[in-house]
Amino acid sequence: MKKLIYTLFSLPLIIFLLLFKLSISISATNVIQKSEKQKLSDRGVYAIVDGDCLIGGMVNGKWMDSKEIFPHIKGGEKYRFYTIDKYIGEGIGGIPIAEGEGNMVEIKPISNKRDDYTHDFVGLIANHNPLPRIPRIQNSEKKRYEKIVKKILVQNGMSKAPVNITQIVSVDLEGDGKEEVFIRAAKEATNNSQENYFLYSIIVMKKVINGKEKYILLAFNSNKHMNPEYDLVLNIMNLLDIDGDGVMEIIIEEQYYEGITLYVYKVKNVHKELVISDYCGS
Ligand SMILES: [Ca+2]
Ligand SMILES: [Ca+2]
Repeated sequence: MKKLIYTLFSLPLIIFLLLFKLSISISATNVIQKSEKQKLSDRGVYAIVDGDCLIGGMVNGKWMDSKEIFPHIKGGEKYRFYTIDKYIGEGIGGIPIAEGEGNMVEIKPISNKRDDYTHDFVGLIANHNPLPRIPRIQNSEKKRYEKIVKKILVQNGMSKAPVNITQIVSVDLEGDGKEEVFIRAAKEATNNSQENYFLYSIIVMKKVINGKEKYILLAFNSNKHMNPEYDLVLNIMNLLDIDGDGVMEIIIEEQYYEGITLYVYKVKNVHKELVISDYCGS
């Protein structure tokens, strides 16, 4: 009888100890998973190409431009191709070759999805999913952002320039449940030289921080350094997690008449950080 009472009293204690042990091992697993995820970008080579131009990437936790990443690309790497909102196939790249003012990688497609060359796309060397959340094109929202574009133009001494929003894309960069919005506005060169006085190209980002809408100007080119001969047009190229930390980077392409510059930004709160910027062309 005494033994039975002893067992009945100690049973809850045993269950409690078992549950406690279980919770410790669950949280230990979480810690391991978390640190493994954080460490993913600390090893390996994560490169980005625009067409056949090697732009840069991350090697063992360090962001590098084209020249720096060049010796780390040995040939035989698999590249995955992405347009702004989808994966379009993959290919195997060769050893980079210095050509003109850039470094080129010849990539042989191994799947047929990359047949639509009319769309802009980038290629990535990555072991993770660089498109964890799918960006949405939201061009019907243009009216809503005219005020902010106007404000940027006025602040830059271009109050007479027409507001012309051409591209709106949204995605949740960090996966925190709040979508970021990317707005592109531009006045591009025409044959009418008078109109060309107001050339500009703007990429601005909307982010909700503590319930308030904040606008972060990512890139701005104005008529000061644009002319019809070398129109430095900016585009929201891709939103991709290049380095595998779960946060998507912002990839902006600047078109020049004989080449391109790619800018890769990371944004934390209202702070933008330019992690790669490289030119490729003749
Ligand atoms: Ca977000
Ligand atoms: Ca990332």
